[in-house]
Amino acid sequence: MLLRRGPFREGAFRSPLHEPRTTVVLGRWLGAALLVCFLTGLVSHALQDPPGWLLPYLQSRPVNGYRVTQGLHVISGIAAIPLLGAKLWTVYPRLFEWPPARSVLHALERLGIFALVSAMLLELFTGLFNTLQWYPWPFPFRQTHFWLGWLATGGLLVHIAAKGTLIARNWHRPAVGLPQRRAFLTAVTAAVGAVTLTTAGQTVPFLGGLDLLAPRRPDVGPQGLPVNRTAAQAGTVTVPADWRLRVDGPRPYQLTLAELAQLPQYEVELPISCVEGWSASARWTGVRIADLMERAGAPAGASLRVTSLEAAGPYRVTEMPPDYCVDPLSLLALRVNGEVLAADHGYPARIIAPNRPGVLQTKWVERIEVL
Ligand SMILES: Nc1nc2c(c(=O)[nH]1)N[C@H]1C(S)=C(S)[C@@H](COP(=O)(O)O)O[C@H]1N2
Ligand SMILES: [Mo]
Repeated sequence: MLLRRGPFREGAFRSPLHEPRTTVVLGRWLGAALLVCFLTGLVSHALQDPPGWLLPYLQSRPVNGYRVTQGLHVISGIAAIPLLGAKLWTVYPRLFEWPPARSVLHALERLGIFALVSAMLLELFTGLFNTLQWYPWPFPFRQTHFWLGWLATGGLLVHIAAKGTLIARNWHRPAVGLPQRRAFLTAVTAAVGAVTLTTAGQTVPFLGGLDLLAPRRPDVGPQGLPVNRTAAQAGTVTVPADWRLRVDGPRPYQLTLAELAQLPQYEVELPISCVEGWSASARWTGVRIADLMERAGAPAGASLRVTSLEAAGPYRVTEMPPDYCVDPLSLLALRVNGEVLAADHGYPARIIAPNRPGVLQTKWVERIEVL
């Protein structure tokens, strides 16, 4: 057989670990990580880009809800990478199966696995690159990541169903163990532990000291808080001298910064929870959104549109659903950690509200409209 060379040779792969029990043990952990990742991803998508019908149902509590779900999303996604690598390693000799297809059904099954593996790898790596704010591709990240998530999850369910018997047969520990399997699984556990412990510190406070591989440290930045988009990047370093907050609604009005500072001020402890996986808590001081809306004659159940001074950018305009608008913790903040907002944190005024993705905590606010 001329074609049966290299990896296609009979017995080309000699490790005893290319066997289903090892694959099933890894598959269980990988499945658990992907389930957490998928569900928390849906939460993130719903909060960041809610369809209109969902708006009235979105809740501003628990205060740290988004911090926890998005932290879990990024942690489980990162843990899934070494798990997927190890699991693929256990089965990759199948890639060189001979003959390549035994029947039409077998060929289709192999095509399906190819699609599943591709979708899964793309999904995990676009997510990882997003935590690094690196977008080396021409397609929009968020929509691609969302739809690939559905594709990968659907493909995974079909895969589990197709392999059901094999999985069931290898689910329980066999009577005779395999020493190499133990060592291999210990090594994979160590790898997962290492990537998790050195990145989770970007959102889990007590792991902060181990935060070696994470792209951010939650306490590094002006006023003790990281910055995603700086004032220089947004072109808002110099705020017009005649800056006024414009409030539109049934009774529109405008306020200078001095007038805003004269209104009742409240202090709240709330996190910035970035979709990229870092989060950091801070003490914010400012005016309640509910007070500003009431003064504009907002009817009950109104929501808010917020516009930034920033000339362009995907987060220039954001909306705040009704439940967030009446939450006493939702502020138009003028100060952070006891100081006037730094330009990078949104001077002269920014939005801060509980259970809200960081991308919607609009900086350099210029206008709010009651909807
Ligand atoms: N106008 C405007 N507001 C913005 C952004 C932006 O690009 N433009 N970035 C958002 C993102 S992605 C995050 S995580 C938070 C970060 O706030 P910080 O820089 O004060 O920590 O600001 C949000 N507010
Ligand atoms: Mo963010």
